[in-house]
Amino acid sequence: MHRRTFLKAALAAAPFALRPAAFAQDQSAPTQLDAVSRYLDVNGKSARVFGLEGPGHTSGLELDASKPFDVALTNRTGEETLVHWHGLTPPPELDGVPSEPAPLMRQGETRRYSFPLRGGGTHWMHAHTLQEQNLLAAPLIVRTAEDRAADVQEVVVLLHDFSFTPATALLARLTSGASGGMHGGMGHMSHGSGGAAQDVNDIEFDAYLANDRTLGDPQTTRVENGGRIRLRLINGATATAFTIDTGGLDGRLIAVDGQDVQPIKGRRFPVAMGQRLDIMFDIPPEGGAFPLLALREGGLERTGIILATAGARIEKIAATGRAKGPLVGLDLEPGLKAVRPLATRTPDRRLAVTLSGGMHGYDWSLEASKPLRVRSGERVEVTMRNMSMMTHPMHLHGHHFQIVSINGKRIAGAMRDTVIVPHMAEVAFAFDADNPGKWAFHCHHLYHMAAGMMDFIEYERA
Ligand SMILES: [Cu+2]
Repeated sequence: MHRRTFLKAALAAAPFALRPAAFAQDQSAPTQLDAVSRYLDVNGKSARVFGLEGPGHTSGLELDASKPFDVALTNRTGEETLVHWHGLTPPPELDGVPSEPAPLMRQGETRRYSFPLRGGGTHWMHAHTLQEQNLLAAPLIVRTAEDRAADVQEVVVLLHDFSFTPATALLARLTSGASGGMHGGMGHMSHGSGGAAQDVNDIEFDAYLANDRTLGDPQTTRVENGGRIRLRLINGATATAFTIDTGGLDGRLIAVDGQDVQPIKGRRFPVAMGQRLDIMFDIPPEGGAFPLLALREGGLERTGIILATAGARIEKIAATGRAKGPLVGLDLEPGLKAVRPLATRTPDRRLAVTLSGGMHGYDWSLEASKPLRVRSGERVEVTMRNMSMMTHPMHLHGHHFQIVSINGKRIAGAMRDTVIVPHMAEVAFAFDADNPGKWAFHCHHLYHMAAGMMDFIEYERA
């Protein structure tokens, strides 16, 4: 069978797979997106969760980079909500942080979101509320003409950490300090030889999902012998960092946070909350079954999908491994080189923030040494110093930034929108202030954000 025909047939059944002919955007009609309530079976038990359904009830959206973002979002969740387009650069009134500035949407309300796209990329969208815990989150894939012309099978995977306990109760337990069970689950790990111990994982989840499924019943994606695969992986977990383990398959990392990097070969790639990885694989001509696993940082738990050629024997994979997942650190970061970096320029403004707080008071904060104000047209450099015992994945809305310094060492790193700052580390990023507004800047650990690790970078009027 010709590869394209084969792919269409094979992918039709996979809810998260990209279907090449799926977009039908035109100038006048927006793409419909519904925020919904649905039931999901997790480990044999039914859970009410949310979803974001695009055309044909597929999860999420796939858009054409040559056209504007033009989406009509309808709230069918039965409660108030709002959606943030993580990785895109909308004007501030379309960003999606409740009341900053747009109010929450009422049940049944439809809002239209229209703004230019700035290129392709693996992005996602999610509620900027505790509803993110209940899967008010989905892939948002923007494909270029080059992506569409490539003879590559795309596989989109959204990772998640799932709990049967409501997010409000999880947060209340953490902030009340009366979380015996939660502290019991918390890990302490050392990084490298002689590194100080750090805290990892402040919540024990009931399951770790890849495209809504556990390894008890994983997504198995049919691939071709000798075929080329592009994994578009999104860490949509609220409080869990993962290491992607490609098993016996060599991967080539080609983008982080939807921004192209010079390819890096490997079999293990870290991905913190909010971040994305695009990894290319060549399936061997002899075929086989190839699990792509996501190892929970500091834990035995894992999730993932399986790529399999026709007739391949697929072995059952346990949802817990024998070795704890590695700490997600900055080892890979200095080696990442942006394909399209910022132009070389001296910063016009330097900002500095300190990340602090701890598990006991659950008093996470982001403190700036001076007001986080910028002016349109400036090159801004932001230095983040983490004085706490946990790693924080820091996300700035409305912009893409470049990593320019790690622990005082200058680098010309990747373009990103989310970067981790490990405990006692210092990371700096630079961005061009080209999208006036008031922009959320926060930790992408949902409960750290909810407990106060969030601020705004605001443009001054000239
Ligand atoms: Cu944090």
